[in-house]
Amino acid sequence: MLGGGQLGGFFAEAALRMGYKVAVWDPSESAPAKRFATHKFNTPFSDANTLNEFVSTVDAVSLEWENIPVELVEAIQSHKPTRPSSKSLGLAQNRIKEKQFLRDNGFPLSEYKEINRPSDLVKVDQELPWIVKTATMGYDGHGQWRINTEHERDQMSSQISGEGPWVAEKVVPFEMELSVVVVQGTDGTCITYPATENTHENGILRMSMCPARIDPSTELSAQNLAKEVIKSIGDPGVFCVELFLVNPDKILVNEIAPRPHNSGHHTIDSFSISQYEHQVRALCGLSISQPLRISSTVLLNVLGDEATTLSRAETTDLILKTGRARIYMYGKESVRPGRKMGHIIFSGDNIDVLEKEASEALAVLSDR
Ligand code: AIR
Repeated sequence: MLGGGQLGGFFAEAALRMGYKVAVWDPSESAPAKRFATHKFNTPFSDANTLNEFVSTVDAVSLEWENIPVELVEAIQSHKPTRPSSKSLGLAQNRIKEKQFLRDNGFPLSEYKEINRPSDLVKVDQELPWIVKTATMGYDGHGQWRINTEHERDQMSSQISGEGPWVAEKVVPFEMELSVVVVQGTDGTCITYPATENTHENGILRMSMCPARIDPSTELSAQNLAKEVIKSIGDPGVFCVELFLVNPDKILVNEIAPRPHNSGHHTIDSFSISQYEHQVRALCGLSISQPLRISSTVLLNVLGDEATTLSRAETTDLILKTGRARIYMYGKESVRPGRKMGHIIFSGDNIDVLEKEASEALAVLSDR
């Protein structure tokens, strides 16, 4: 596994359960996935000796975040099966390439402009608001700036950071944000999990509901759209397609993740096969099967300092009392504002009841 965050950790747990051994390569010695690793590589991804050692240790390779250098994946995939490959990683790693790919393949997406230098922001001359995002190396709201007014746009050229390029996206007035996890097998089999309904705070996923509160035909359109996007890439693995539901007749593609997704954590609890088991299956060339849904769920992310509050015994106990909550903490050593430290899954049969419970838990954790 390239990358040792929580997503790699859940993959490693699934793989260990199925009888595999897992090597995790991440520069941080205390990366969450190292808790489940049978082999640990702690060097930077640019280390050539580790590359050789890693390739000779493993039988197959997967990844768990977009910021893994694409050159590393290219070097590895010429020796060992690597799923997903540098093809989908390269697309997901660069918002401009990703949008061009979607546009060229006829998928619906919101209006966008390439910003190669801050002065290009004058291109953002139509109806506001817009969001400016770094084309590469952004995730969880990092490297994103919202432009609400013309004044903000004019100020923005001195505020956007990083090397560029950037992409400016027109903010669409959506009814709901959805995401669909798609699994593609080495034999071309392609399945989808039901869409989840997501809420964000400062560009970071806050809650995710499954099933989404949409009608069956919208659900079908969302799953079909996501499936078509992944089929058109044609790379085996687990993917997530983030969507904007503008109205039941208009669903736009926001972005593609070439890996399991935060909004798919619930599949561990509520489906017969989790997205992580499917990542193992796709990697090892095993069957990809339509998973059965066992319960409805609401996921609540535990962000930043909320983890410190949750770690107090009385808070933990308060949250666990109703019997519907399951706590997952990632074992991250340092707390940063907005950092994903863990999540809580509320399982049951009524989404509205679960959402209320998750909101009450959030009030306790964040003191609001
Ligand atoms: N991740 C990857 N893309 C989006 C997210 N949230 C997960 C991966 C990655 C970890 O977040 O598991 O390794 C990085 O988290 P952090 O808190 O160290 O930035």
